[in-house]
Amino acid sequence: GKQSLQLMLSGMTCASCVASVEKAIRSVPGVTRASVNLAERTALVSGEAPVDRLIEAITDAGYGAELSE
Ligand code: 9UX
Repeated sequence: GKQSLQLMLSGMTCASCVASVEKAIRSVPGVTRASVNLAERTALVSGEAPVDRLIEAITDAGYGAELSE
């Protein structure tokens, strides 16, 4: 995986969703830092985790995610 990437998120309704998504991202091996921005609907992820594993973890938690260019 890349050192740092941005994901576009969907399905976040309230501020507590942020904590849930960050927890899901941080559960993926290789992630060193995860920061979700509710207003922007983005997640900034640092580390060496594969993108597909990140998206899978977020999807399993009940949200949507795709790689942002
Ligand atoms: Mo708020 Mo988010 O009640 O999954 S935590 S909508």
